[in-house]
Amino acid sequence: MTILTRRSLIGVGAGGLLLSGCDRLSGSAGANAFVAQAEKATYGWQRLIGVGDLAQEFTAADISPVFKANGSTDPQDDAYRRHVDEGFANWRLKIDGLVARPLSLSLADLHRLPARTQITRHDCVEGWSAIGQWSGPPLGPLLKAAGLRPTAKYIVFHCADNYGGALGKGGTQSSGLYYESIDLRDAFHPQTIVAHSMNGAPLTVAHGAPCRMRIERQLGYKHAKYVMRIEAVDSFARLELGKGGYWEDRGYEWYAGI
Ligand SMILES: Nc1nc2c(c(=O)[nH]1)N[C@H]1C(S)=C(S)[C@@H](COP(=O)(O)O)O[C@H]1N2
Ligand SMILES: [Mo]
Repeated sequence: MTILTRRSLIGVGAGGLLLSGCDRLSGSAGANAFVAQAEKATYGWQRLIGVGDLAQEFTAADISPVFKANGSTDPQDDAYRRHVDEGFANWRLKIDGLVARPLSLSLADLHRLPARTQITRHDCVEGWSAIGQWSGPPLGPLLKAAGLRPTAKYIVFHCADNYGGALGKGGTQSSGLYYESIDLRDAFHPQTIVAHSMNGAPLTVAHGAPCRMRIERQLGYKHAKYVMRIEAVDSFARLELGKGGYWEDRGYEWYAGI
């Protein structure tokens, strides 16, 4: 396990393709330098790192006075309750699977990392929307620091909450554990962050404490709350019913573009 420091992550950003690739494209050295750099690339996934379309961002004046909490809002699972009682002091976010250097991050580590703050609109498939401000480290540099392997194709988010076969939540066809997955294009999208704060305050339990994903170009159910483990995989066929997420296993689209 590697403990990530702010310094090592900044090092990753400055030395890696994530930042320098974009800088070079806009700089005078232009495309040639970028191509030369791309040719040196070790990993196939680096080809995927394009900024792509950004989801619309709003101003502080647009923040919704009330942001509904939806889905699980107070997980009762024993391990999670213990973390809540301990103020998440012993909680660790694992980043593992198809990576060279698995990471184990405390909540303090997460707060120390360079963060992105964005004000975006959350659209739930149930027909409501709300605008909120989210802060946390972008996922891409974390995956890079963990040494994502070239065989990785998807990133899976394992959550703490379990619907336990509740009929109103789709029934018992799989374990009931909430999980989600995205492709590498979304994983390295600059607005894809591991959010530890909402509207300037640490995440509440209702909104996914201690951390939840923001996947801004997709619908609400992709934004996994209560994230305990981030796993890089080459396929999600072996997880639960094989469709890539709790709601996907119950018929929702895997790619839930807005
Ligand atoms: N772990 C987990 N993540 C989840 C859910 C859930 O039930 N459990 N619900 C999803 C749905 S459908 C929505 S709309 C958003 C709600 O986020 P909010 O509670 O911050 O509004 O979380 C998503 N992420
Ligand atoms: Mo939702």
